[in-house]
Amino acid sequence: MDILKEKFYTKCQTLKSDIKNLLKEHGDMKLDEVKISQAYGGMRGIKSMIWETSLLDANEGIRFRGYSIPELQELLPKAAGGNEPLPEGIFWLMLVDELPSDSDVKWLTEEWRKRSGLPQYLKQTMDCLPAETHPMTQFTIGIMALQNDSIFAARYAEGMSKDDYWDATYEDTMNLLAKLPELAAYIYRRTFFNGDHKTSDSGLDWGGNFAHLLGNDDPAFLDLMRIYLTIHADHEGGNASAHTTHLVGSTLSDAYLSLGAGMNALAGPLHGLANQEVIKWIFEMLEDIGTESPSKEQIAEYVERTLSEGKVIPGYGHAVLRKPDPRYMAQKSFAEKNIPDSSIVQVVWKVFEVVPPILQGLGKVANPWPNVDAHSGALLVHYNMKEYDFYTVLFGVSRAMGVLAQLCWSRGLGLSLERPKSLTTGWIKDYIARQQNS
Ligand code: CMX
Repeated sequence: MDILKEKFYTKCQTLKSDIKNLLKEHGDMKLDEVKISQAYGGMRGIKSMIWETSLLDANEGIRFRGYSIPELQELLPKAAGGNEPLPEGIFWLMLVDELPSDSDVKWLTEEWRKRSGLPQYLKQTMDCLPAETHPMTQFTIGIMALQNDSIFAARYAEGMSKDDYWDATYEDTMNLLAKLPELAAYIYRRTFFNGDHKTSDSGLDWGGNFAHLLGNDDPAFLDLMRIYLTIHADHEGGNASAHTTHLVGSTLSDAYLSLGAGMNALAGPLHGLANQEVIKWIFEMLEDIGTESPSKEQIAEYVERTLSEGKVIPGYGHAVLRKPDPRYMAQKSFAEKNIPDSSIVQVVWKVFEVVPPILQGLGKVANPWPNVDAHSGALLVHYNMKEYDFYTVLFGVSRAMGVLAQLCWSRGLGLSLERPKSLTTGWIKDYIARQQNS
């Protein structure tokens, strides 16, 4: 058994027995009450699922195993010569609830390198797709095609014991994460560079090699990929991509089927696709105004126009957060350190000054502040990655680490098939009448 797998197994056995005792002693204790408005309102805030890898606070933002993003920027190992955390570190932390050492992440980089390499059938599958197929659609098709190699599916078909589900899921998770940067880069290069593919650099870490495979070896871009992949990795369990992965996984669909489903949720414009929508909206604004450096008044007028057309301002608002997203702030700090004079970054900062008061003025927006997607596009554009249709795939490569680490835990803990109760509006009306008459 490899070192990470062994550590995970030990931790999982301990938590499993803790949960058994906790359920025996406190299983009937109430966690929440559900209001009719929550049933209609996308189940906001209902405490009803278990997600071990991270926890979101409305004001503080995300904590991965208790650590905030600034803390992780200090504590996680970095690449030699790099300034940002290695994404291998956040996966290690989420999976085994321990900060990794330098040698731990080195081991993980090497393990993923050994498991990397795209099978020929996958490349042929991708090459059959029209080049204009949206990169997120290509990404889920690629993940689904790789399902052919699922160890969980093969072992289940042979009659695997329940006690081994976690083991097969761990293997699928490691194989998938090893291959996702190559799959994503394959999509990028075939779609936007006529299939002029790059080969992996075995001397680089997972995130650095991803930047290299995309075709940009600028050390600052390698560092951008590392921080990008670290901060997008997880956002507790209720967000659409995480919850979809969890729901589909709860049927014992393997890691490939579950992640593919989750990525389809990430591809929605109210979720991950917002990262492409933000930069598209900014480009359209700049073209409409006719300048690369619009004034705050010009931006405000364009924001009002977007709202008056019945559209949302992409990159602003959040279902849970009530403060500027620390993932936005981490990207802002990266830009302040590395590219403070970038004109596109300056526009994003001006939008940050203009949008919140306007959204506040609408009186209905729960959170007027920027979310993770408001900044990422400008950083990528600065480093010459302007193909914004691709941006959500980058988000997906990162998000896979969180949702798959949790899938390992779900299998290890034996979490149940999800099956909440749904109601009809007729049932709700009868219920209201019964309550009023009692
Ligand atoms: N621009 C304009 N209106 C907005 C808004 C925004 N950025 N954010 C919220 N609102 C509106 C909602 O559309 C809703 O209007 P109606 O009552 O007319 O339907 C009202 O404000 C209340 O919504 P809310 O409670 O503040 O927000 P929700 O929890 O319903 O939705 C979210 C959250 C993210 C979908 C929403 O803020 C939004 O659409 N933002 C823009 C898209 C975006 O950036 N998504 C990315 C989120 C991060 C991620 O998952 O990647």
